[in-house]
Amino acid sequence: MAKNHRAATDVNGRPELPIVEDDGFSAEMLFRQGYSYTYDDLIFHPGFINFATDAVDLSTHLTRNIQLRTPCVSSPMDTVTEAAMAAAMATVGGIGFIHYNNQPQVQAALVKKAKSQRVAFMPDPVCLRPSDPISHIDLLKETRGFSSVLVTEDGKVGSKLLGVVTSRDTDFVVDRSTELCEVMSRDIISAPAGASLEEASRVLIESKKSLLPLVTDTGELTELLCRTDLKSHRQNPDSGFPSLGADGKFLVGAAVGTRESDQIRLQLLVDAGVNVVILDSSQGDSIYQRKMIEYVKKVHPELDVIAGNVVTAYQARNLIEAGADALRVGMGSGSICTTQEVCAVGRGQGTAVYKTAAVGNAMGVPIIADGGIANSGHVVKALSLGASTVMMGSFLAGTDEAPGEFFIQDGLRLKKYRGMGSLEAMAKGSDARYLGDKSRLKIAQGVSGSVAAKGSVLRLIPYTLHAVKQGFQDLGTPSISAAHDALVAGSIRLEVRTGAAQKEGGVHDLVSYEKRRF
Ligand code: CPR
Repeated sequence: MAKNHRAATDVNGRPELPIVEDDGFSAEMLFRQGYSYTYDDLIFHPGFINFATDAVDLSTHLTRNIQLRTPCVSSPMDTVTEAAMAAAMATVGGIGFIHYNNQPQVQAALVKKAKSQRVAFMPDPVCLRPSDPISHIDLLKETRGFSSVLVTEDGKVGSKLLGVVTSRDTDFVVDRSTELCEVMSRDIISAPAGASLEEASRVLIESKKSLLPLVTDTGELTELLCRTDLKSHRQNPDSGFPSLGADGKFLVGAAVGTRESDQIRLQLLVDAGVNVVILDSSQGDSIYQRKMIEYVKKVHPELDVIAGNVVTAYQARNLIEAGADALRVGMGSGSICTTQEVCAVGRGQGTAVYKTAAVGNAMGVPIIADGGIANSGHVVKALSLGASTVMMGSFLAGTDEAPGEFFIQDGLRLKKYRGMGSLEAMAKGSDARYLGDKSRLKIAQGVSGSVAAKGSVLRLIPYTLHAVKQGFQDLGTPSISAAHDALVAGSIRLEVRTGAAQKEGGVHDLVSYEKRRF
């Protein structure tokens, strides 16, 4: 016989609400159990929503003294951050760190270039000399895909602009050894150097040309605005305020090592206007970093120093005590990394972020969660586990702004991405990061590979941030600092996912599907 199910009622005759026992774990409880968890192991419980997605505030601290509107940072890797990436990251409100797998002068020049780069303008368009043959343009078309070039006196930006050559000038010329001065158009429509994007766009659109060179009063080429770049810029979402320094230029960071020679590098970077430096090491809790932090603080007291990488509370405390203004956290979590396999040290990134942030946030030192970010959910997890920003390598490699050319393999458009401890990168000099430059035997702690083309950072980051805001809304935390408070208070609840739960949480049981990010 069916049982008559009658709920207990309150004085008004309404069913009494049952007592809900603690559901899930607080982070404090979860991370005390002896396991090393990474982002995918963890899942957060949804909270109560009483604000709109657009009301979520993702502004944050990069270091003790530098604030950002966007919690995203590009990694100092030679396939991720040079001038174009650093400028794009600053444009979307984050920051990029120029790698140091190069000569100090080259790195300083990249910092300078990034700081003065302008959205949509090309600071270093390919130029040719008037005496160059048309066949040089044929080669450019084959290797770089374009057939319009500017002709300057000495074939470089900064010298007098003499003409413009487009495919219309060369298409039907049979003799490809013909010099450019014979076919170039000398009737050039240009804009004054330093013209704003609005001004330059107006001139370009009215001219109906494909290129608009910007020139000084005396005719020297400074920049180029291309119709295709302007078109794609206009399709990007609004990036909001960029990250600017006190000098009114883009905020740009750079990596340095901890050797004596890095003191010279540091000086060149400071002279170039660098806004913050990061001591680049896979294991940062060392006497070398302590000494370098002391040195930077003594010689450049106004410059913030980020130390790391660390993954434990002890390491974090040591570097904070040494004077670090932020900590870079992660060991073995990078997509190209084999450190845990080769050296047996490291930590699951979720645990590493939580444990170091518990120390850092208590002492006012922000945490940069470095490595292992593959999607917006990972960003939400890193920030809600106590990080103030996320540092990304593979997520940004493969964008238009990452260094290197695209290539086609098996029908896919790809760009190279390699670990800084891969044999290939170390051969170029990055072995200092892995304390290996003095040793005869080089041991790789990473691999070299490729990633799929992802379009522009100016599109990728705004879309990702919107997804992150939706995550924060679902969590019921309207800002990064609110999430940090809720984490400490234990009101953010989370659990570990079983293998089956992880499978269930991804796309499953379909014969085929297409995964488009946005
Ligand atoms: P992903 O964003 O690609 O997962 O990780 C990028 C991070 O990986 C870098 O910011 C850096 O800390 C780390 N990394 C770079 N090269 C590495 C090698 Cl060869 N080994 C270990 N970690 C590496």
